[in-house]
Amino acid sequence: MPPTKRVSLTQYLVEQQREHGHIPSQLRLLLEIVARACKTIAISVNKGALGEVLGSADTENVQGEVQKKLDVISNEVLIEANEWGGHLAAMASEEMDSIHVVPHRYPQGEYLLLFDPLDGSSNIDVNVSIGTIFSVLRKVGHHRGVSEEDFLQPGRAQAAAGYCVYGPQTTLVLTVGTGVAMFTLDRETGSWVLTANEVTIPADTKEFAINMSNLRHWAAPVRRYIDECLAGKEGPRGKDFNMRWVASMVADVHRILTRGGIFMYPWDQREPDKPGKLRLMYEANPMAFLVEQAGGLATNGRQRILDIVPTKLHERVSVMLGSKNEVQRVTEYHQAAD
Ligand code: AHM
Ligand code: MG
Repeated sequence: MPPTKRVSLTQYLVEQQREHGHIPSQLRLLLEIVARACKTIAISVNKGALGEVLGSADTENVQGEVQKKLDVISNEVLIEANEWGGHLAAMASEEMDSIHVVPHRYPQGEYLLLFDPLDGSSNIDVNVSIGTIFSVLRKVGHHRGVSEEDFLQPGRAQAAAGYCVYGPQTTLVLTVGTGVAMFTLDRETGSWVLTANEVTIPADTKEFAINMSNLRHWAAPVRRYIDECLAGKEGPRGKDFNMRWVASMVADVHRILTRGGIFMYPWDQREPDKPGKLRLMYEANPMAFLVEQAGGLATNGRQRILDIVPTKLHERVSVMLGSKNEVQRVTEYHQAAD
């Protein structure tokens, strides 16, 4: 095939602004800075043991999870990169107890940035794909200052969302509400090159992703759905299913955006008061925005994830997302059980 003209992230953003007119310069700067920070994180990830970045940081985050060195490094990289540009009012991170307001020495912008700086922490030391997930909101209202309340907006209000997966390739996946685009990092030139546009998730799939070791703790509708998949050709679904579970949401969602599938991290009865494991604002919302923009669905079993109004920053949620017909089916099983 003859070489085609390469489109960079900058060119993509400029063209999106020209065509759709909704990437103001502050948002473009924000996305370029996040993408640059992801490059810095990718360098640390790639160094691994040689960079002394593996292992535990011997600290705990607000959710009581032991932080890895790379969780802490990635969080710092994202904060430092985003503080000075004048595009943000504040940031919130899975790894920080409370919001980080842009210091007074810098101008305050109109956007709010949320991130899971390093998703898939259990995979860091074993050299399996990990990633960064981010979500962008607008600060609504004209009040001075910024507080946690400003962040408590439903996912449908996101101005942009995306993730970067640090795998065999480093890939940035982005939506600004006009479809999903994928950029691959060209390590020789250091630039993000558009490698897939208008990404679409097939409506049907034969692949599911769930941590099967929790099977005995699931609610009946999730068990019913998985039991039927496992029954294969001879069962009610009349087809064989395949299972994948990377244990890095970024990698599992990336596979689904690439070839379809369903991903579930459901509520389970071990901790009945906890809605799920994954975080609504740092993981579920940005992934749900991407998945919907690619023609898929994302629910908590009962409700569209993007319609959930958060009540606190670190809120957790049950997640089912991916190929439309499968997510619809498992959601209907929940509704039937209700
Ligand atoms: P993390 O943000 O602390 O890395 O946790 C989130 C991760 C997801 O990426 C992944 O889907 C899930 O936790 C894996 O959980 P489990 O270890 O139960 O399989
Ligand atoms: Mg995570």
